[in-house]
Amino acid sequence: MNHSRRFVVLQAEVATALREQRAVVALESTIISHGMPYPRNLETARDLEQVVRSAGAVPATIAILDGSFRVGLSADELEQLATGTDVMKASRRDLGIAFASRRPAATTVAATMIGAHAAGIRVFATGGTGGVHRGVETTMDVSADLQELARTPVAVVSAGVKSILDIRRTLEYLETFGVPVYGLRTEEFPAFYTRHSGLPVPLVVESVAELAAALNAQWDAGIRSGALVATPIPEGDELQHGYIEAIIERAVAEAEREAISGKQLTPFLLGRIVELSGGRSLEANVALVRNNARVAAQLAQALEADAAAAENDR
Ligand code: PSU
Ligand code: MN
Repeated sequence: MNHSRRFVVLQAEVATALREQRAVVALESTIISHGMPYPRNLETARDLEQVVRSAGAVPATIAILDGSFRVGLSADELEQLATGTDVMKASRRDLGIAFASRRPAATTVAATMIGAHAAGIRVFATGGTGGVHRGVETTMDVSADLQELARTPVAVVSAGVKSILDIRRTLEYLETFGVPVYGLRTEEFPAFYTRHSGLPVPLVVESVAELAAALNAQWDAGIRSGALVATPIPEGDELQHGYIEAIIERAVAEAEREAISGKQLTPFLLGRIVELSGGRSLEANVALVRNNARVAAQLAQALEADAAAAENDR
């Protein structure tokens, strides 16, 4: 028995799917508790599970409740995370206290990767990961998500990263730490609300099958890092670059003026962007995360198919 088992509780449906080697997609909970306002957060959390199902995989939303990672949540538990005022934001370093205190905690990309890996799930859909913040020269603010991508073998499907971050430096950091960054049918790294960042994607793949073969090869070869998969927001849902950029700049300036730092910074920026855009950013966010959930479900199936084909070749 793996020592982490004590802290991982699988929902029955998820456990069965994993045992039968069916496709499972992990979903995070910080986006629910700290990334979107109520009630859109709850609607989106439910909707994402439905999108994963419709695309042929089993959803496993991950959070920490009663002292363990919960992999797959009930409707009541989702609601608790969406409405609770006392929900911790837990990244890697917060896990010990979250387990021991038995407080409810929403998991960031980093913590969700740890929970997914402990459960045996290899694909995880989110909106955007954390990264290197603008102003890193003075703040040294680099999300723990990036180190997690370097050390935990889970593929994270995203719409790129928001330009609340320094996208160029985020990509440099990922290169330094050996994290593969794949663009699915895109040569340009997407910037969350827009399809364009002006920066090239390091590794371009044309299909989920090609991506699955590369991921399985990486892991079979014993390269135990994760991977960042970037797929752009659908064209019709994209926000205009100049419009959203002005809003982001204003939010970043406000955060600086109010000296907001540490784990509060990302939720503050996300909240201000929703307010300043009159909710338009929220609709774009929902659209892109739905798209990511669908792609992740396809990728999870492709990974199973690729592994089965490799097994047959032996
Ligand atoms: N970026 C988004 N939406 C989010 C987050 C990031 O566009 O909801 C959340 C994710 O859970 C991510 C976390 O893992 O914020 C990163 O926080 P920090 O920058 O404090 O590491
Ligand atoms: Mn940070």
